[in-house]
Amino acid sequence: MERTLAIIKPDSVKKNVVGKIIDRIESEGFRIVEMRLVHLTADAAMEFYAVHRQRPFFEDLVAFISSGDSVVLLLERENAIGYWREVMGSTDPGRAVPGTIRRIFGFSIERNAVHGSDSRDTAATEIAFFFK
Ligand code: 3AN
Repeated sequence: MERTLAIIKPDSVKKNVVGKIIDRIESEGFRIVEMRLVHLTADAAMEFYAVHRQRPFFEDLVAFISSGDSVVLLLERENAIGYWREVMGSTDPGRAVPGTIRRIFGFSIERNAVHGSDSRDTAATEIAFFFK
């Protein structure tokens, strides 16, 4: 069993599709270990996305993720990290495989509905960030 961090981002919360995304999470065989509604401050968002601080989109990313409520989830499943990334689809919803969450609910490369950890190290850091 492996654990990963998932975030249902502010665009999804504003669109009232949290339930649909959680339904998908459960039907894909994930166990929800912990879950919380959060409104990240800009400071917390900067810390969370620190690996991207040199990227040109960093400021926009921080502004967006702190623009409203998100739902953070600690998920457990066999191959949770890789499998959740498959279910999410690629970063750009326009390029994501049909049927993936980002393809269905994402709007743009920034407003792309959900987040998932990209490695075991990242998962450990991201889980500790939200669930001490
Ligand atoms: P992923 O979330 O698919 O692992 P990353 O880690 O490359 O993608 O990027 C983190 C977040 O930064 C993405 N979810 C997206 O919201 C944003 N992002 C990535 N690339 C861009 C870009 N070129 N322009 C705007 N935002 C981006």
